[in-house]
Amino acid sequence: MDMNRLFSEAQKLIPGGVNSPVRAFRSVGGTPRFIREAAGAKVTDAEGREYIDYVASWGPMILGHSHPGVVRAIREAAGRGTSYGAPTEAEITMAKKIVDAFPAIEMVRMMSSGTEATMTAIRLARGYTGKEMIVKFTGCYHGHADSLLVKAGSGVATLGIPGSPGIPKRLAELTLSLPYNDSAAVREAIRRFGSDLACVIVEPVAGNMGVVPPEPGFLEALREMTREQGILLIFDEVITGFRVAYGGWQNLSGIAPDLTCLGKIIGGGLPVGALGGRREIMEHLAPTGPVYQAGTLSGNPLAMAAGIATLDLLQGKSYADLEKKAETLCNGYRDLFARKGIPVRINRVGSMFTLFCTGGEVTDFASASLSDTERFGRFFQGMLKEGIYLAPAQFEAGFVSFAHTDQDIARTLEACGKVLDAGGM
Ligand code: HOZ
Repeated sequence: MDMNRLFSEAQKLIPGGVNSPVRAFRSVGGTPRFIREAAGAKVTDAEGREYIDYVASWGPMILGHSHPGVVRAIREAAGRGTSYGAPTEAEITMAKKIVDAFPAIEMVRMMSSGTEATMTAIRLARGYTGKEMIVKFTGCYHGHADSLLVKAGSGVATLGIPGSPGIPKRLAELTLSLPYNDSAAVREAIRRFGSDLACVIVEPVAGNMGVVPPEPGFLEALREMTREQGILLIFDEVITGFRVAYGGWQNLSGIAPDLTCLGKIIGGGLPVGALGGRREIMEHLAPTGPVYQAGTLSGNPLAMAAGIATLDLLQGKSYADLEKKAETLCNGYRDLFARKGIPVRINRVGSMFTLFCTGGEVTDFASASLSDTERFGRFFQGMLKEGIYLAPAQFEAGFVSFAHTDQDIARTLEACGKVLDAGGM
């Protein structure tokens, strides 16, 4: 099926032709690939062209697409019914897996998206502390709940939208957005607003302004300052959960947040979100407590089956091997660009990476924004022509999966070499 025809049909029926803005290729130009099928590290578009995929559905597909073990689990679950609106044993299994993997999580509530998880985390923090203001970091993206769409990353940054109409100004005023990696700014905000602050929410490794790692001491300082002031610390590990380790960044750093938001990988490619944390806080959620949260498809049996199968499979895998592949890819990119004298900055944490079209260090949204997004667009288009599917926006993470082979990495670097040789950048 012709891609341009699909896109123009889609645009008549769906705003922008897509059901999530960054898919629209707005910042890189051209027509979005409509995907027909996917297996392993490859996606195939509606015209039958195959690509090595580094989007991985924006993170969830850490085992690759259509992993037979995950597909089997979904099929078997579907045969027993697709939704009951009643509790199931699979939800206990999933909760146990999450609690076992995260030392800071004693209880967990399953939901249907990462946005629900972060939105509920904020509501719970407000309900638990009785305070209303929150701190987030500029360029971090925590889904599209009203309180969190202030100076956000991902599509909001890509489209250059400063905030969003529809969010009451008085609500947005309760959100302070501070520079990532700047603990002095947090100290000052706490000094000024400490008694009104319910929580600090952070992506422990930023993934939605492109990948930006936390500087040594930043998260530790957040933990110390929030604990001293009775402010809840929320780690949004929707991307990093089971991506950087079996567990999350908190397992690697040894920092225990009060609440943790999860999604993506724990659903094995099906819609999912989860909020976990200390029992005493979590029990403020209804029905044990007064903070309301609910969902018809929460703990959906298909999502639980896919998630449980994914986590079981991940337990037998080596994250060090996964990281090695990403390291080879990123080192290869660095060499190729250096040989041409084209300035780029490649940030990588485990199997997440971003190639920023800037020569300087990228440590926060201000430095990420120095990227030449037009140059990125040209690189993206060149790679796409060579059969490599990258995230269609500068301010996003790329993901290497267990399904990527050494040949896939080599082919990707070969494609990059061709794009650079062609001189289009
Ligand atoms: N917010 C996601 C990227 N950080 C994009 C989700 C999507 O378009 O699927």
